[in-house]
This record gives sequence, C-alpha cells and structure tokens, in this order.
Amino acid sequence: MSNELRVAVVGAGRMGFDHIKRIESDRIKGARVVAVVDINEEVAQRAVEGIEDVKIYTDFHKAIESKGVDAVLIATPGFLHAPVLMPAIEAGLPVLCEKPLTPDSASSWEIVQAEVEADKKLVQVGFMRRFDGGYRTIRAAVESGLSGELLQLECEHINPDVPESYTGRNLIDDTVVHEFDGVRFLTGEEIKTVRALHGKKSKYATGELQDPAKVIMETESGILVTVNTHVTSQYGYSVTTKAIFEDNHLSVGNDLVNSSFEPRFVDAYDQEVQAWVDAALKGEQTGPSAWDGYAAAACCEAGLAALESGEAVAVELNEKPDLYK
Ligand code: ISE
Repeated sequence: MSNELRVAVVGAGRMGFDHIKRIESDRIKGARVVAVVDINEEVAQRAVEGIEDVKIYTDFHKAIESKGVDAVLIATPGFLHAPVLMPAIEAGLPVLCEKPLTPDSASSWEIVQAEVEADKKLVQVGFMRRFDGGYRTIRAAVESGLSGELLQLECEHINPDVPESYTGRNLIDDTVVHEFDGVRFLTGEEIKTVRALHGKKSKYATGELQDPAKVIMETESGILVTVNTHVTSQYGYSVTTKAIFEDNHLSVGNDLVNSSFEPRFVDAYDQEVQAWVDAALKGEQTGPSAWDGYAAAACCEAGLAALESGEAVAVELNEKPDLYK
C-alpha cells in the first residue's frame, strides 16, 4: 500500500457526502477519495464536485475490483451493507462501515464469521461516539478507577425530528443503537438485559412510533443504564451522559444543543476517520469491530422485543471468537 490510502466511498447520500468532504478536507491526513459509488449517478456527481481524479461507479463490485482502491467506506442504508462488506473482506480491504453493521444479529454474525475465516479484522463500525472527547473522559475514569466503581449511567438522546418513514423499530436500531454501543464501550462489559417503556405519546410522533421512550439496561456486573430518547423534540439535537461513580459524578454533553448529529459529533467523526486511515495504512484494525457491530445488533433485537412486551429481555450472544479477544 502507498503512504496515501485510496478510498472508495459506497453511498453518497447524507453520511457518504459528509465523509467524502471530510476526507478531502485538510482535517484528515493520509487519505483521498478515488472512487464514489451510488446507484444514483447524479448523487455521486454532486458529492465529488471540486474533487479531482475521482471515478464514479454505479456498481460497487467494479470499484472494489479496481486495482486503484486500498479501502472502502460504506455509507449506504444498513440493509445494503452486507453485500458490500462480503466482497471487501474477501478482497482483504479495510472497511469503515457506517452503523448498523447489518440490520440483524444473524447477518452481522456472518460478517464476524467472514473475518474469522480470513483470520483478520478488517472492519471498523461507524460508532463515532467512541471517539468523542466526553465519552473518552468517562471511559478513562472507568479504566483508572480513580472515582471508584461506575454504578449507573443516565443517558439522553434527543433529536429535533425524524423522517416521516421513521418506525418504532428505528427508535431502537437507528437511535438507541448508539447507546448500546456506547454503554459497551464505557463499561467494557456486555449488556445483559434490556427493557423499554413508553407512556404518553407526543403529537409529533406519527404512525407506530412511540416517542418519547425510556430504555433501561443492565450490564454484566449490574451497572444500571437509563436512556431517555425523544426523537421528535422539535428543539434540537442533544446527546448527554451522566456517569455515576462511587466517589464522583461525571456529566458530558450538557451544554451542547445542535441542529443535528453532524455538528454535534464533527470532532468525533474526524477522529474516527483519521484513526481508520492510520490503522489501515499500517495494515491494522482499530475502533469498534465487527464483533461490536454484532453485539449491538443483538442488543437491538432484545430492545425491540422489550418494546413489544414491556418486559426485561435478555441479550443473546454467541461465543466471542478468539480473533476479537
Ligand atoms: C442518526 O441516524 C444517527 O446515526 C446519528 O448518529 C444519531 O445520533 C441520530 O440520533 C440518528 O437519528
């Protein structure tokens, strides 16, 4: 590999567009976009305006097979991730895959199996909060033990609004999926059970969407987590976490209300992409792995069952392969 990572971006919609601009900005070192794939050629053309020497494809196979591509960034809708992940893993290409890894745990497990077969971790999942300064401060406090044991996490995940097509399912697999991964990252533990409650519904929540809602989780050691989610808040985008330690409380994100997730997490996205580029240039993988994507998918399944039943639902995980230990 050269000393510059030649990236193919698959999916040039909202996140793909954002990542293309990021990689081409001077905030990211050591990478450039050489190919953009989108079934809608116009969307791809718009995303590469002003970028030189970039090829447009409507078929991702052609981009992956092209000799001039070192790595793949996937930003299509989740249900289209697996068909790109599989050939990319087979070709031994490092991948940054936007969340979710895939829409369910069975298909995510197939990605894990593909990496186990290749005997190489190639996939970083786009759980950008792991690169957020506030999250890292809490994680460092957990690791150092200086504030005593972590006992509880109180999280808030507020969106101003969501597309009309947003379903009850999306509340879990598009919104709370970030907390599932975030909790696993902050605590270093698996989530054992998930409960989901909703009471009075907002007039802004259309169809079967239950909003606001409260998701409650318990980790292996008994750390209790509450997530208040309100995706039709009208007032702004806000993600906060309060970590309750034996000897201290740590709060992050409280003073940040943005219009959407891109400005709120711009630094985290930059760090995430830079970490991916640096690792890929060294032939390594860093950040949330395919295993983490699989575990988050399993948590989503428990969350969806919990939303339906109102009961606590156990998270079912296969045994972790050695590759991820
Ligand atoms: C969105 O789909 C995302 O993935 C964002 O990261 C998240 O913060 C937002 O709430 C979701 O709607």
